[in-house]
Amino acid sequence: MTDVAAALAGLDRLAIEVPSWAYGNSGTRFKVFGTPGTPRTVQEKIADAAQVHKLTGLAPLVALHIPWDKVEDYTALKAYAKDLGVGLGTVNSNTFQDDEYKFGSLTHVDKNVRRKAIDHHFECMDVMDATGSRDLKIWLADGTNYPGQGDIRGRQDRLAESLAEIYARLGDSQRLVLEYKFFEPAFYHTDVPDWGTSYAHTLALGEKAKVCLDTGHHAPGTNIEFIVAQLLRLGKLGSFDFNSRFYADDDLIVGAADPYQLFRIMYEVIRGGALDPQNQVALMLDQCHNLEEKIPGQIRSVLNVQEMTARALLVDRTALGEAQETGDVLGANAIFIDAFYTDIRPALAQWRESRGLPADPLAAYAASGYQKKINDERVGGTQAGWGA
Ligand code: PSV
Ligand code: MN
Repeated sequence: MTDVAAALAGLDRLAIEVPSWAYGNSGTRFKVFGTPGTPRTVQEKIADAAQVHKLTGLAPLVALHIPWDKVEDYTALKAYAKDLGVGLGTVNSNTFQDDEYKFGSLTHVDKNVRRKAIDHHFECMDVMDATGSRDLKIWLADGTNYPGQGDIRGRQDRLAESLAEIYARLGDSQRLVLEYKFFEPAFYHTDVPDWGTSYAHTLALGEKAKVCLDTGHHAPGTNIEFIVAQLLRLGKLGSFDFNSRFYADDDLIVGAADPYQLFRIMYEVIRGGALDPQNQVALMLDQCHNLEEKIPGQIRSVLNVQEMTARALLVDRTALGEAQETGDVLGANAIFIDAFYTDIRPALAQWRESRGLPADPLAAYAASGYQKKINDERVGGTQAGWGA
């Protein structure tokens, strides 16, 4: 078994990006429940995100979604975030909420709609220039509901053309990450359904284009850690959208549904060198807190990623390599299982204390009075949600 202290030293490389929208209201198509203290503005979302970083030391960046987080002055927004101890991360585009996009955006048959969608990405790049964000994340709702509805191949050609135009405007230190999803809102086919399609497009675009893997965007039973290993091997994994799912794209707290799967993913992340900063893989959350309190929900999420990373760091890779080479099936599997079942929580509490962080970030949040303060202060206005 790997030495715990040595394994935990690897945790200093862990930095998780939190999504601004996790602090706003969300729900299902049946009901969105509001909660007291929900941010009304992007500044309030960033202030909430800063609490997560302050208490865990794990979440230094906040991802933005445009237009949900639109402001007049992004340089000022960056300075505001910096004052609170966080930075602005990935800029997420949105081509799924305008009427013109009913039949697609970057793939649309009408060149005027494609123009609008491409220009929206240019607008996102202007935001990135001001915020210093590295990544432009593209997820498309494009697809069809019925066989025959669209020319699947023609849509791919238009997608490639539109992406090339967006890619050409990236600055030297900027990247494009293309997220895939096999269904929803389109139900028959989506235009970027899987990692292979995202890989094909990003490969054609060039070095600055990578794949974004959202853990909730696979068919049940998919071996996600295999995809992680393959994309890292190919140098094409740009970012994660972490969350967990029981059924569809549930966007629940990462590690809540299947901690062992998260452990296996983090093992491949470590194995593939993706915790090393030079490999530039963004570990983002993409979650919604429909029922639970949002800030504690985000704290729980980053702690889950940390805990499964710590357990994955415990895997004795030398012993594992020997077992694999000698065909010791159960021995190799036991090495994995031993690491997964190690209760690392007391060691993590110590790790936090040694860095001036609270041993129990959730208890520290409850005791901080922050929730009461925002509940009292944030009265009136419109609570943020997916439309704002
Ligand atoms: C789509 O389901 C998605 O995962 C994309 O990342 C969007 O930008 C995001 O959800 C919105 O939460
Ligand atoms: Mn996502």
